Amino acid sequence: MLLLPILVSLIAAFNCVAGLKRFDLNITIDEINPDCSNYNGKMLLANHQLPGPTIAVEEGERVQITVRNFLPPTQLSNVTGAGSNDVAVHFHGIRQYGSSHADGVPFLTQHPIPPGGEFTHDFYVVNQAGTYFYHAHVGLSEQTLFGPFIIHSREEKQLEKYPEHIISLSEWWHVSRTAFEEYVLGPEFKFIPEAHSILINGRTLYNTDQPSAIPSASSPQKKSEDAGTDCAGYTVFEVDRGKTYRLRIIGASTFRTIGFGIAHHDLTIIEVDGELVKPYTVSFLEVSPGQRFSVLVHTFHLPRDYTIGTDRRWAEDVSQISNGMAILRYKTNDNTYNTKPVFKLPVNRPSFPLINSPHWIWSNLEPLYGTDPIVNRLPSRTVKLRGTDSKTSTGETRWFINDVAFMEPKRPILMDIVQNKRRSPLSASALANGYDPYLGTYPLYHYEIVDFVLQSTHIPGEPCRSHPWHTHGHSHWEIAHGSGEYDESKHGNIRNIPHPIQKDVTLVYPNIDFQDETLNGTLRTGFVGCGWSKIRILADNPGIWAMHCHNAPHMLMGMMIALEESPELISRHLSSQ
Ligand SMILES: *[C@@H]1O[C@H](CO)[C@@H](O)[C@H](O)[C@H]1NC(C)=O
Ligand SMILES: *[C@@H]1O[C@H](CO)[C@@H](O)[C@H](O)[C@H]1NC(C)=O
Ligand SMILES: *[C@@H]1O[C@H](CO)[C@@H](O)[C@H](O)[C@H]1NC(C)=O
Ligand SMILES: [Cu+2]
Repeated sequence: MLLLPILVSLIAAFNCVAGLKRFDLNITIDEINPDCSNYNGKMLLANHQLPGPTIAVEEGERVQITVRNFLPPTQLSNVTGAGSNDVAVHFHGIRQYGSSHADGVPFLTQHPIPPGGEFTHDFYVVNQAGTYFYHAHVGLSEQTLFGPFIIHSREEKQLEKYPEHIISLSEWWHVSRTAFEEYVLGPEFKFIPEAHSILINGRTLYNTDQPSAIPSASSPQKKSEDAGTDCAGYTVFEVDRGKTYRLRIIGASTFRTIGFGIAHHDLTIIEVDGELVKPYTVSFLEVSPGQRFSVLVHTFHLPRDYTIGTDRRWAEDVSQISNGMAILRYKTNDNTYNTKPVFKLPVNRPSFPLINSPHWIWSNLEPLYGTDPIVNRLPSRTVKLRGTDSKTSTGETRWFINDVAFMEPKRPILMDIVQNKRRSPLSASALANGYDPYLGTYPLYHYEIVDFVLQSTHIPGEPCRSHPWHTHGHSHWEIAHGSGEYDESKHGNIRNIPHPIQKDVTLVYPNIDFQDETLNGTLRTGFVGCGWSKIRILADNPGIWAMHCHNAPHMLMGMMIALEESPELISRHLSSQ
């Protein structure tokens, strides 16, 4: 009797017609306590799950995903932009060739979905495979609204001999989403608070040793580890001894770059952001918000539990220690051992280097099938995007890209293009720093090669922040990086990444050039460059594409631009969406 409704909802959730896969993402606000603390948070979830359900498709398939907003009407916040119950879901790293309308970015590609509304994303998955994810793109709701998106392909078939686990890393604050958004967008903002917990597949145990969240907010008391019967304990990943596993690691954090390691086990990287790379073995991963890795892990040790651990990387003035833990468990024949929730970890922990070193092992990675010759071509243009943070006249902190903090347009840009309500972008030669001030976008012209220099800055004496930049509609090649301030005449020809790989997130590392910091022996007072990366995009995908820092509070504070790519080639025959 009970089976029928379960079957019906399973069929509804994963309805498959030949070559077409359908999925539902029903968005609700649920009360959850993923780290077994005394804090219950009301957060957005997809299909009541944290992480949301895994979407798995074959390369070449058509995908229809219906997102339904079951949230109550928004109660207006006194801080503009905070606390909205609108929903939008973005499919991160999915190129959306010819389907910009399915990209899920409010006011760029669609109206946000209001409470009670729904939107069906309809697109083909072409020319890519590997590990992706989906996440919300409104306010900070992506903290808990995310889930894996896996694309299988013929090219990847050889890897299917490996059994696999999907591991999503995320953060959990003991703070309501609305209060967090108000704090970030309002005049009280000082710095982004540390998460109380780092979660592995939506779970861990809270640890009072963590730094407190929003300054002045009191931290809740730790619950005794085995007190709560509803506490699921640490996530356990079961493996058989003597095999090779593929672990797909998804960086679903919204603030920190997270170190990831497994005690006594090396990780062999084989995929980054959907690109297969030559096997490269590391003892730990640096996973920035939005990044994904596949690693191979060999299970040749003694059969017992091994700690999967995390730490905070590039966290200046903050403890690196993280309570985000899980278990890698070699299976035994003891069933009770295998089913009891786990509250205690093995003594041995993975170790992480205490010193951060910029660019980690990025320059050592190499595409499995050779480097794309495009990385050796001359760019059509180079556009420098310089990020600065300062207070507005009303006291709110905003991030500016070349002096503009991103503001959502009133109507979706794509809709205006399709309805012929928007003028064409200026010609490339008329743009200053690549920007069209009337349209509020960065135009791209069909098939040009554009290099973007992502320039971080700080005020000397203050921290230099890391920024994980993400490109929608495109993967990019990081072709160079450096310290201090990029200067085209001095650094334009630098190519210090031997075999650039295609990825969709590039972390711009804090990389201070100490000679730049002072003038006549005293600290300079204005913004000084503190690290840059140069990424290359081929404009082969007409559409409206967000390009932004994947640190969600930074993005919310304005660290985003919109690429307006070949609008004359965008189909005028899109459905009423
Ligand atoms: C999502 O909601 C719709 C409408 O209520 C329902 O028909 C469908 O079964 C739900 N899907 C899931 C996966 O819960
Ligand atoms: C908004 O309201 C909250 C609670 O009602 C209050 O704590 C906060 O100071 C207010 N913020 C502004 C900018 O008025
Ligand atoms: C720095 O020193 C030089 C030479 O000593 C002087 O000409 C210049 O004005 C000084 N600059 C500042 C900002 O003090
Ligand atoms: Cu940022």
